[in-house]
Amino acid sequence: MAFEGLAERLQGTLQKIKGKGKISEADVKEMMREVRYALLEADVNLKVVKEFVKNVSDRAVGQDVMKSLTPGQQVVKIVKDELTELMGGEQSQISFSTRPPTVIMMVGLQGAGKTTTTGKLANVLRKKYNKKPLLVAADIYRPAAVQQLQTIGKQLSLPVFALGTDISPVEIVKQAIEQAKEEHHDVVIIDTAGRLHIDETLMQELKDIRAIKEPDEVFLVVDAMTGQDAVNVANNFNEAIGITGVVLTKLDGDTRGGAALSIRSVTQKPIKFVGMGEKMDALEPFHPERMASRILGMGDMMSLIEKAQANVDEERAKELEEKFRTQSFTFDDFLEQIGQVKQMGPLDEILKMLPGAGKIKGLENAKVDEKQMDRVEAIIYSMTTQEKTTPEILNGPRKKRIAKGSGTSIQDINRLLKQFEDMKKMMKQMTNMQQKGKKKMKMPGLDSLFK
Ligand SMILES: Nc1nc2c(ncn2[C@@H]2O[C@H](COP(=O)(O)OP(=O)(O)OP(=O)(O)O)[C@@H](O)[C@H]2O)c(=O)[nH]1
Ligand SMILES: [Mg+2]
Repeated sequence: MAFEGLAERLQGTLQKIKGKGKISEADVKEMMREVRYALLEADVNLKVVKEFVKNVSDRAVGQDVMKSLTPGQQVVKIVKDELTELMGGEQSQISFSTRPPTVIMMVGLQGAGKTTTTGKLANVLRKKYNKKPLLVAADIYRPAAVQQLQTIGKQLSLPVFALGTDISPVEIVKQAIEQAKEEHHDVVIIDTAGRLHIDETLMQELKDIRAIKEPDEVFLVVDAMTGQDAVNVANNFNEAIGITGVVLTKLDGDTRGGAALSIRSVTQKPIKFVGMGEKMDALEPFHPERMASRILGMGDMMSLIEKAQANVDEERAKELEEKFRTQSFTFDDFLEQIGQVKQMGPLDEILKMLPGAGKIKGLENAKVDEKQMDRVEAIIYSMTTQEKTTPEILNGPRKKRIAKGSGTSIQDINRLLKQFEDMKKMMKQMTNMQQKGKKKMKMPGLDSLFK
């Protein structure tokens, strides 16, 4: 999981100051020393760290904070605001040309993820922006690079423009743009060649491609795992050819986070997307505020909700909500919910988006027991219709029968029943909360899914 060390350290530091009713300058100083250390450890650029620490300190020792009733919480908020600002503040949009086709150029070092991201981006443009993209294979140097893009195109059922490897990239791009006009493709995404290091020949080639039709976006693709190097690469590319934004790939890996935190403030170019895996749907728009929130353990409810919405039939969701409210939620509905949760992706990733999820026992190591879910499913499948709707009738003999049918034990069944009751209670709380507003939300039963 990315940012693990940083998140842990920052959360630990902020936890100490959060509850304080009174804060002295010395407290802020002490806290900022730890924050500074955490950022450096995460491989954040030194200049960026210094500025961040200064900004937070200046604001934190201000009169209005020190004198407020909840100075600790104010400081936490300042840290979050500054962290958001550091990563670019607002989420940035894609620029589309008013005279199609929009041209997007993908550049970067070898293996950064250009070709993969070309496919992922085309997929996003088609799905979310209703565009009709044309992918262009302009890497004629690496063996099989053209073929790699063609395979991706096939997988996504998107057209790929290729002329083999004997024609120059400049000529390929020229013809591709012509074809896009003829066939009414409104976006052209150019997959260019990578190099091990930034060299003059590569830069010249990229400039020549740039000169054909001024691209609307030049996205630099960088590997988040390379930390400070990613920042240097971004700087160099920006100075040499000018970039409009950054796509930070492999954020699903074990990165310390330095690149995500430094790139914007060093290059003044926004991170537009982040790569979260090898699959074609693993590209997400970059939201600085949500990322800050995630790093500080405040959860990322927005992304969670969006993820859920993408997988849930809205009509059905309304029906379920109604069932929660009227307390007529059955084991069949429960089963359906489990199915939906499974569709959303790896459970541990999802749960990390919940506020405070880091503090649920057993979750720190993200060992979600998906087998336990299978067991739950097996138990429910072994119930009769009547048992599913009125679990109160589950007596000893019935439980024994179900245990046998599902290959589980009576304890497993009791645990599930308790969990089901807890879940109903939680849903009741949540619906009450929606009506009344405040009241703290508790999530009983959630940890029984983990070991
Ligand atoms: N885990 C993970 N892997 C990624 C991500 N993006 C790309 N990859 C993997 O990184 C490797 C290199 O990706 P490519 O898209 O071929 O990289 P490239 O920049 O086109 O490489 P060259 O064409 O050789 O310069 C592949 O194995 C991808 O599957 C990501 O966001 N997460
Ligand atoms: Mg490539």
